[in-house]
Amino acid sequence: MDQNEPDSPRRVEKRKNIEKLWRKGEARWRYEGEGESDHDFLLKKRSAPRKHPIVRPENERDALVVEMGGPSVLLLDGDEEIRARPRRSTTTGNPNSSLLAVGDRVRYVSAGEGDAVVTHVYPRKRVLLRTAVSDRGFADVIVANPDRIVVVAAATNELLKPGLIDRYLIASAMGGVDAFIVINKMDLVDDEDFSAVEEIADVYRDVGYTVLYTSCVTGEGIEELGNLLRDAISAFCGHSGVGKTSLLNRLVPSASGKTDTISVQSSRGTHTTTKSVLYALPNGGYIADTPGIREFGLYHFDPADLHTYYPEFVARADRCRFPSCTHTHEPDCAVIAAVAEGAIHPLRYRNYLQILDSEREER
Ligand SMILES: Nc1nc2c(ncn2[C@@H]2O[C@H](COP(=O)(O)OP(=O)(O)OP(=O)(O)O)[C@@H](O)[C@H]2O)c(=O)[nH]1
Ligand SMILES: [Mg+2]
Ligand SMILES: [Zn+2]
Repeated sequence: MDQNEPDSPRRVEKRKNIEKLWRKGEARWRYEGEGESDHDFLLKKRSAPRKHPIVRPENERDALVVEMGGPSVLLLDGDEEIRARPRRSTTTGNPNSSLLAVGDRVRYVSAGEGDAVVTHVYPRKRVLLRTAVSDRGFADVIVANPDRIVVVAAATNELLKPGLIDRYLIASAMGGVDAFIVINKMDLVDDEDFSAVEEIADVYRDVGYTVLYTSCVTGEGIEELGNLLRDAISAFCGHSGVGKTSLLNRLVPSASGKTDTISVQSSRGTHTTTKSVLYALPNGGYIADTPGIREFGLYHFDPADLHTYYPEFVARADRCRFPSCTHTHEPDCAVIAAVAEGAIHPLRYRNYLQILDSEREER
């Protein structure tokens, strides 16, 4: 039979199979925010590694992953944007975690017009991780190599969640990444509510974090935010609807990220972000927009270490009677005493107990 016969049954079958794989690939590669991971892909890759390299090293080029979603990823090589796909032969310096994430440095080869293959993923220097929903031993990478995490909350009752803020701060510290906090939608706050917002902001300021007030409606704090992000790779993280994409659109007007035009009446986010994208900032540096995550598990997290991510606890822990004090029930605990005296804010202590409880339950 003629190999080039376009409609031979074998070819049709083969094409169908490839289409099926692509469809599956799409499900695996799209970062859904609430659970999809590329774990299965990596497992398959490991169980059937390609024996012979398919590319010559001299044809490879370095690039930065700027967008996830679909079976392919978008790479930035200098000013050029390139769509590329990973293959089974793709090697990685990051075992037990997502094969690719925005912020990853990779090598790729061109495979003809509009097509390229990611050949290698470089080891990450820093990461923001959460545990994969399907497997706690596997790390979902939210952003690779960030210099800074911007934990975004909004100044409304349902979107100002100190428990979630704490989790993001802990995940940042575990990944070796600096973090600061943005409280957005300050235009919705009247004088009466302001003191409540200020109280929460002060809790974090007292511990040593920078807290910035912003509004995408009035423009409050946007310039200051831009200055804090300059010349670094940063990532917006936070609950769905707090305004991460809206902030991004203020900072990078050319991004035209998908968010409805701001109207005070519709404060419900209808254009939820489903994939992570890294944008170049006008004054240097990059900012990643990420899907809102309602909650996430802390990867490789030992509950006994939790207190080390609370600077105000660390400062007092050597005054506890027991060196292994968990600051929950022990006698002569300096942390519990400080909470009683008001030197540690009860909000932070409550978050600590809640995270401790939920992480112990998971085990
Ligand atoms: N009043 C007011 N509304 C805002 C502000 N910032 C964003 N919004 C609105 O809040 C809603 C959600 O904003 P998004 O930017 O989509 O929120 P997000 O954090 O990107 O949400 P996810 O993509 O789901 O994680 C939209 O309707 C925005 O118009 C603000 O500063 N003030
Ligand atoms: Mg968004
Ligand atoms: Zn103690």
